[in-house]
Amino acid sequence: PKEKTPFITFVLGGPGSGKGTQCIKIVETFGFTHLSAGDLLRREIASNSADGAMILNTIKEGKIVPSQVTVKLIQKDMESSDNDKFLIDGFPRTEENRVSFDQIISVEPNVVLFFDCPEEEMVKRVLNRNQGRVDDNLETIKKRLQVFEALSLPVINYYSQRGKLYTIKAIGTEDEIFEQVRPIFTAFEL
Ligand code: UP5
Ligand code: MG
Repeated sequence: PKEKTPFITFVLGGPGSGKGTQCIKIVETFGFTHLSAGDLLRREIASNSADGAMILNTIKEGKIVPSQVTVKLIQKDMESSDNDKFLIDGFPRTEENRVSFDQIISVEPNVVLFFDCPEEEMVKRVLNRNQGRVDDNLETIKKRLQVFEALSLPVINYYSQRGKLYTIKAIGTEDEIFEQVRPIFTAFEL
């Protein structure tokens, strides 16, 4: 059981906006533990768990996996970690995700990063990635972009209204983008 309230950062942005890439740099510089919701779900598929087939179909369609499934995976990794600084990458993607995390984990995020990237750049990056992801094809990318706009932007607006949102212009080189991220955590003395 953890005594200290953890420092939580949600990392949001459209498909291919560079969330995972920047999380690696944040981990290196500020010592966070990186929990990518998408990676946790892909790990469930690979492990042939009971929910694996459902998760695979949902990801292929660019839709959102039921909140309870995702939150439990995040919770498990948070509880088994000794760290008290977490980067939660690609979550929450819907208002329902957000409320579910709040109810199950009962901790508010300290920081919400939004990697704001033009659609055509996101499409280009995802199509160039070539890591065999089942959702990295033009048809699924279009669906992911629609879901992002319809369901994830409201979550981003919610945190903006609460004064927790830090918007990063996610174009330029990886290092240029990280130089916008760095001062945010430096200010929190992390
Ligand atoms: N790249 C990165 N930065 C670059 C730069 N500055 N200039 C040029 N290229 C750059 O980057 C994408 C590609 O761009 C890489 O090749 C990178 O080298 C290059 P990456 O850092 O991987 O971007 P990221 O934002 O992480 O893109 P990703 O595709 O992972 O985002 P998604 O949000 O689409 O994917 P995620 O894995 O989070 O989710 C996948 C699916 O899982 C969802 O669509 C959904 O179906 C499901 N899901 C849920 O249901 N619930 C959840 O809570 C989470 C996921
Ligand atoms: Mg990612």
